Amino acid sequence: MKTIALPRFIDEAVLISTQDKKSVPFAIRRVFIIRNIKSKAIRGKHAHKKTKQALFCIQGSMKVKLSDGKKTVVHRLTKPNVGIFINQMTWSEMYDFSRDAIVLVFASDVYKNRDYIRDYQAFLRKAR
Ligand code: T46
Repeated sequence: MKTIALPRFIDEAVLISTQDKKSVPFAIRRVFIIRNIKSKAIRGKHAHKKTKQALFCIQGSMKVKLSDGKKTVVHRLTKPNVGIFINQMTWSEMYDFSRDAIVLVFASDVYKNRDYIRDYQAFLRKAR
């Protein structure tokens, strides 16, 4: 599983930037933000058939558990410029959010409900 470090430009502020395919390894077609997250919330619990994503916790902290069906890894995201690449066919769960957590996600495709696999056993069957 790959982390992504976006460049930071620091003067009297911190500016974090990405463009084209320089840091995020796909063309970005959609961006979404998740905020006001209940600390006990578990988000995700699905895989995408085709969509790739890059997930950043731009404020606060959170954990993300990723599995390709064989190997499971857990990352704790604490830095606004260091995120995680979530490839297609990766089961993901987001949890342990700090009260102030804000999640920013770049996605390789527009929102399509049919791209989601929400049943873990179905994911395992397809992943093998
Ligand atoms: C993911 C994690 C990190 C839309 O209408 N458009 C969108 O682009 C998205 C992402 C969601 N929605 C609607 C669909 C649902 O009615 O927003 C509602 C909540 O979506 P969902 O339950 O999928 O939210 P999460 O936080 O479990 O998952 C989302 C993404 O869907 C998913 O791709 O990896 O954030």
